[in-house]
Amino acid sequence: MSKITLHYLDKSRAFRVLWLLEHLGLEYNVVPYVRENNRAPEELKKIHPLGRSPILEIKDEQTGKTKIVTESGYIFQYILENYDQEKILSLKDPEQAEQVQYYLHYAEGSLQPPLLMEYVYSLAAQSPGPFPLSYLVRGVLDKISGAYSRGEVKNQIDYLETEVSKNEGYFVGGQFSAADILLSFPLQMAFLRGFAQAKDYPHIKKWLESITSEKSYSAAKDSAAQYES
Ligand SMILES: N[C@@H](CCC(=O)N[C@@H](CS)C(=O)NCC(=O)O)C(=O)O
Repeated sequence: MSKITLHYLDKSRAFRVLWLLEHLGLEYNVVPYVRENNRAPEELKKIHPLGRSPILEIKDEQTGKTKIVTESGYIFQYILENYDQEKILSLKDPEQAEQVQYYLHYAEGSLQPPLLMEYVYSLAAQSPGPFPLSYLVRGVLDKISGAYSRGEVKNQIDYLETEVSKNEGYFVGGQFSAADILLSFPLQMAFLRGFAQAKDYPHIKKWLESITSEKSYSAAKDSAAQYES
């Protein structure tokens, strides 16, 4: 038997891990952390030197050994390999299972970087200094965004819209899988932060409505409520 502890930073990717654990009906403990100036607090570095959340701590109760697992995609892979024997979220069909694996890499490897760039530019544009410097700064940020990340966000989300439309409303095999949970965060954030408009992506919009009506989503939301400020 092993004991699972999730190091959970408020308003973060850690919610997806909570959702994953709830959907698989696993027992877990949560250690909550609250952001300081929008960053993770220093104490998270005691768990892993990068101090980023999510972090999963797996303690083998027989040997007493503890394993630290980081990176959302790898955390998902680890949980699916070790705790999803029924292949509820990793999917039974081998080709579909491969496709789920692909999305575990894709979400942080390809989709997240241009979204993060847009987020950083939007933060910088919010405090650009006094006029006329603000005018110049906003203009430069807009140029940088236009040169790469704005178009790349559109490229990525257009691609995902086509994939959902081809796969009967989900990302893999017309059914709910770990890929849907992992892709929920960047796509929700893209719409929430205005980097893409939900009305332009009807299949993704419907997909979001559908996956967030899963019982495990509500259970994860209820669980997370106590850790969110
Ligand atoms: N690639 C990592 C990213 C982890 C990450 O950047 N987490 C954010 C929360 S969403 C964080 O800890 N931010 C706090 C900070 O950077 O100080 C993953 O997928 O787990």
